[in-house]
Amino acid sequence: MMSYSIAGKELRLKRLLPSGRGVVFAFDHGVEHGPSDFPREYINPRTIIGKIIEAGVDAVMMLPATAFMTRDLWIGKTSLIVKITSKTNLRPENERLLQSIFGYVEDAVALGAEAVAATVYWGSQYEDAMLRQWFEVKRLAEKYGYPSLQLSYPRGPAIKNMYDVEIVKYGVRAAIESGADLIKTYYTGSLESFREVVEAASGIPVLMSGGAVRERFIDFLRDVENVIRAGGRGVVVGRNVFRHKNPGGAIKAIMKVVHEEMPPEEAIKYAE
Ligand code: FBP
Repeated sequence: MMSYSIAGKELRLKRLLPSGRGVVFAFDHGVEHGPSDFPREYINPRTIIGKIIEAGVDAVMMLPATAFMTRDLWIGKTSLIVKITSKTNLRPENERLLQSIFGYVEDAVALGAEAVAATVYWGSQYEDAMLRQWFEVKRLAEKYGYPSLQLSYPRGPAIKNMYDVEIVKYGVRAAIESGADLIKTYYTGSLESFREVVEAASGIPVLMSGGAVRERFIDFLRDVENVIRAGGRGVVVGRNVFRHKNPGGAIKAIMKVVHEEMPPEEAIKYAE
């Protein structure tokens, strides 16, 4: 029996990163961090999603219900990645290192997504539970022809610095050996160190995880530039965009750096 799903996965990967690079807007913070993460004017998901899509972002990554609630805004305009694990910060602190099931691969299929995403906190005391989830995601994603994006986040009691290049590389190595088709991970702070991260991924596309808000947006654009120069394929960004005074402009500036290799000093003009 032919495995027709190989074609589906290849097709979706191509649609997601047509040029090999991409800018994805991450929007699961209402659960991961709580609504206080958002400026008040963006409390309704539709407001910010509308602005980001209007700016021409390549893809949006959302939880299934948020994707459904904003469907008229993204359908036919941008690609969707459905994230099906999450956790709240309302949990006791020692249980925040566990992501729980927040939807199913079938939800991603039903919503018309290009990929399905799940987080693994490598090094967590709950690593085993997240691996069970990951391989359940993987099994069905493979069956239906969907690429799986792993948010490869090393964090746990034995990890002192989760941005350390050796730690990030370990997470990336574990991501490829667990079958990730796309990897989203932490920026390690320099072009040279991120090059090592990209090498560890051995050809599997690596996207930078946006992270906490940089004081100066130009510094964020410089990080993105380093990621691209190091061979990274782009960025999955949330806070540095939705907390920017001009989120649509911020996305445009990031797109210029990722797709056109425009110097940050020039690209930042789009965000003014
Ligand atoms: P950011 O660009 O805001 O960092 O978004 C990326 C992301 O992975 C989100 O998908 C998620 O909600 C958040 O970061 C998790 O942040 P934390 O590092 O606090 O777990």
